[in-house]
Amino acid sequence: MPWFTTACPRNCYSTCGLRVRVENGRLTAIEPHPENEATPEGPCLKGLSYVERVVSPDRILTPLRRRGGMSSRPRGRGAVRSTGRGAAGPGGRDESARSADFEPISWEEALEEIAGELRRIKETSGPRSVLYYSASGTKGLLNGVGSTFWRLFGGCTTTYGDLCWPAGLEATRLTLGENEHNAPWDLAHARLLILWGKNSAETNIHQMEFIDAAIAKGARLVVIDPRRTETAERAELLIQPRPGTDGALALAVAHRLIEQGRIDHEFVAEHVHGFPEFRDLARGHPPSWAASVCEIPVSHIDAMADLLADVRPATICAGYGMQRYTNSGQTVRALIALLALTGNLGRRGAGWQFANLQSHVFDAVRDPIAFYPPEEPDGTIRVSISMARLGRDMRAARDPKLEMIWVERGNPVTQNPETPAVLEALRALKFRVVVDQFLTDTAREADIVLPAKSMFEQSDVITAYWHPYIQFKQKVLDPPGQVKPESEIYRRLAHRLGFPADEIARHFPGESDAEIEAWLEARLEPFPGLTLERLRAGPALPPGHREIAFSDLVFPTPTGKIELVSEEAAARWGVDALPRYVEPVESVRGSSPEGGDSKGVRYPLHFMTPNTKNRIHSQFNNLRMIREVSPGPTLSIHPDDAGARGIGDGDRVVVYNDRGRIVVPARLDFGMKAGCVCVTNGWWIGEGGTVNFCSKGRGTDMGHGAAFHENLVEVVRER
Ligand SMILES: Nc1nc2c(c(=O)[nH]1)N[C@H]1C(S)=C(S)[C@@H](COP(=O)(O)OP(=O)(O)OC[C@H]3O[C@@H](n4cnc5c(=O)[nH]c(N)nc54)[C@H](O)[C@@H]3O)O[C@H]1N2
Ligand SMILES: Nc1nc2c(c(=O)[nH]1)N[C@H]1C(S)=C(S)[C@@H](COP(=O)(O)OP(=O)(O)OC[C@H]3O[C@@H](n4cnc5c(=O)[nH]c(N)nc54)[C@H](O)[C@@H]3O)O[C@H]1N2
Ligand SMILES: [Mo]
Repeated sequence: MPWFTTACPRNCYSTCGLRVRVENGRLTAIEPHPENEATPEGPCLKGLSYVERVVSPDRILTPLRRRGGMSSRPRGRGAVRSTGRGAAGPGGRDESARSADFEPISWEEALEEIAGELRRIKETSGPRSVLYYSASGTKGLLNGVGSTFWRLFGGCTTTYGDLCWPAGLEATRLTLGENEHNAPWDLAHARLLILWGKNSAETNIHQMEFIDAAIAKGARLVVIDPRRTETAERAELLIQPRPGTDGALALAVAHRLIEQGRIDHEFVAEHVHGFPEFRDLARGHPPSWAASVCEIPVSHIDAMADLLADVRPATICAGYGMQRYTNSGQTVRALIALLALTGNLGRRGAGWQFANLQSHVFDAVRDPIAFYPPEEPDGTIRVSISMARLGRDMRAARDPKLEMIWVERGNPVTQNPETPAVLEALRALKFRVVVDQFLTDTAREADIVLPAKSMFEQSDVITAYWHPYIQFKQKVLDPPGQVKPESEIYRRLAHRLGFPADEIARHFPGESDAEIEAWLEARLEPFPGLTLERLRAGPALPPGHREIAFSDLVFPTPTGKIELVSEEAAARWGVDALPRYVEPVESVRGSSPEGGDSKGVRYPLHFMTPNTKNRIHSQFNNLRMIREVSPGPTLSIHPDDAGARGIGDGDRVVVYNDRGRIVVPARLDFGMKAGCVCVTNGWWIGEGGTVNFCSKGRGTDMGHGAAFHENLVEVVRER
């Protein structure tokens, strides 16, 4: 039986290299690809569940139209509640929701209706009344045809920023010059490992292999996380700071190292810009101060300083959850400073692991959508809606007002901050198109739903952000039913709208497998050695790959050094040029309406909403295989916080603030830091745990990230 090379295109560190078997048109087995040295132990449960996912009875197989036209849409705020009772959920628990609200239509009807709306909107209000929203549902070069379509349409409006990682990316770029890190397997050489707000045992399970290898050779492991996670089970030191205060912790550790003279003076003199100023900053931030800010023992700060001073090489792996606060760009800069002080960069077993973008070589061959509000080149895409403030920015848009949204690869209803605002904004539009494999909470808001391909149904080339490989995600199955990949949907719409034939031929691949491959080959042309034939054999390293990042100790910053003082940070983002600690805006100690004030704290609990092992955000939990181990949302709460509220294990509780509420069962958990409660993100509205009902749409201090982890709530027993 034939095995095919492919790779998992989900937004996940691991981006596993896979070999899959297909028998009689069915996917029957999934194995690790032996040449992806970062993921040798094979796919996680989600990866294995693809055999169910591709043939799931819940997949959308035809275009769907809302029954009764647009007047039958849900309206107003009344329905904007997540109760966990009665509403439709994933996994076919309420199949009637689909058939009741939507009817199957042909591609001809669907495309005609969409083309009609697009023509009308373009003529009456201009192309920018259309919002193109895309997120991280799948990786791939071919996703770029979306931007090309909208450019040829005459422009449109789209979003800037990102829900995921931009504060840390920008902080890293400002400090080190670019985002790259040592190859994943280099971690086995580290003697000290610090997982800072990173829960590898759930979100990057393949990294645990290398962590285990290092520990087996005597390496020390520190985990810094307000929750005692599965990852923390392996650590000798778990530091549990109050959320959003890691910058304070880092400054205090730096204070100790500098005060005791336990830094790498030579490295600092040669490779660090701004040390004298940083030293003065750290001097003002002693461990006693940080212990109080972070609500941790001073002994933890001392223990960490001792480890950093004595044990080399050291690697810090920083997660993304930790950088979704209003101060997190500055936090990340303070963390990197600890490695700069101790000479832990550019060496084997050492370094800063945030994002390894060495495989991201395709920017020059894809149609760009800018990440920042750009100066507008004429007629192109206006990038004016913040991902962080999606709902409110959509409502506020004037000149022109938004009339239509096109959503693909995203589920903004559950994943963007402030679900109530997102729902209101969607419902205020005249026309909504959603392209997805499943009838998600966002798809349920649509007027037309278009069926999306699965990863096995169209070839593409994908990159990664942890390991360095470029991989071929190969087509091994024909799309089921009437499913068409996005490239084909766009190509057909382009013809219908009368885009110039030569532009269509130049930018959009045809429908056949040969045409898709030719399109991909053309994009690979500038990269010697990178061909589909090569990639069909297995994962390939990108041109110029460096196993040890910054091994030449050249940092592409303005000064060519590691910048602890960054004039660019100050000029671009209006922050202090030094990584000074500022209290998060929404804080039990701050003065925001949500937080503490002279009348006391209204919402005293930090609502943590991290990722979890058996889902990727809102994906996978509709599968039977996954629901076996992940049946529904729960709220983790420390027994002291539960006791004070008369909450027992298993009680249904209301988690709420001024923005919204959810109702879920409580789970008493000594591993939570007191004052913190936790529901993982990605639950569908019908499951009752859609955490973004409570979060606020707010930007991070740099990079236009979403600071939705700054989220205070109260919890009470449901009456
Ligand atoms: N409160 C809170 N919210 C969060 C987070 C958090 O930690 N806390 N995490 C944030 C982070 S890190 C991220 S990255 C975002 C993720 O946000 P999203 O990218 O919106 O999330 P997903 O649920 O992974 O995927 C979106 C949809 O893509 C669809 N999809 C998959 N493949 C395809 C395809 O080939 N074509 C099309 N058209 N659709 C496809 C899936 O079915 C799914 O419905 O969520 C963010 N939201
Ligand atoms: N299984 C699985 N894997 C995934 C994903 C998934 O959804 N499921 N998503 C992928 C994506 S898109 C992303 S962005 C990554 C995210 O990967 P991670 O960064 O590992 O994941 P998160 O769960 O967002 O956050 C990690 C930890 O940060 C902690 N944390 C929150 N706030 C703070 C803080 O203020 N300080 C500190 N020190 N810790 C804090 C949380 O408790 C959590 O345990 O994972 C990727 N991998
Ligand atoms: Mo993410």
